[in-house]
Amino acid sequence: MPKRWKCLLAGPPEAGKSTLCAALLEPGSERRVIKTQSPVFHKDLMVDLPGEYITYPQRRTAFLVAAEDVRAILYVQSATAEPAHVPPGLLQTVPNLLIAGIISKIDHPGADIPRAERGLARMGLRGPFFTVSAFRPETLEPLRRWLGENDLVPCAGTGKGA
Ligand SMILES: Nc1nc2c(ncn2[C@@H]2O[C@H](COP(=O)(O)OP(=O)(O)O)[C@@H](O)[C@H]2O)c(=O)[nH]1
Ligand SMILES: [Mg+2]
Repeated sequence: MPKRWKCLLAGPPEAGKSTLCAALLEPGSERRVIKTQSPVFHKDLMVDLPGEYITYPQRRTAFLVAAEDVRAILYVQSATAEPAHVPPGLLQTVPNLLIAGIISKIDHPGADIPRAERGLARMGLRGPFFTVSAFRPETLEPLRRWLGENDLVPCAGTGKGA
């Protein structure tokens, strides 16, 4: 069965998921994102989940249901926040998913990238890891390349049409 969606954006509230999603899918647009109250579906490309699907244990089943129908998870951890406590192995529960760890907000003066890397490692993630700022388009290029190589997001930068 082909999966319906390409990528799931997951991670704690305020990690920068929705801002990253807008930066990837609508480069150059200054659109401000609002709080994600329920899953937001962007064509067949990305599903942007509320952070509570990860941080509230009672809502993790909803995360797993969403993860069944995607090919990849982009797990976003802000470099400015203490990493969320996520059970090791939660993201790996669904078989055959690509999982990338995204460390966001690296432009911020309080960014602590090693702390975010430790948080991702505690969850059992082994990479690839990408360090990004949604406000600095050039930092998104390695992630865009990886998405393109894995046929995950045909959008600006990958040379493929949407
Ligand atoms: N400095 C900085 N702030 C960011 C970045 N990405 C998002 N933010 C801010 O972090 C806050 C939460 O972003 P949002 O995308 O709503 O997070 P979400 O809850 O994970 O969807 C907002 O105030 C954003 O403007 C970034 O790359 N750098
Ligand atoms: Mg959001």
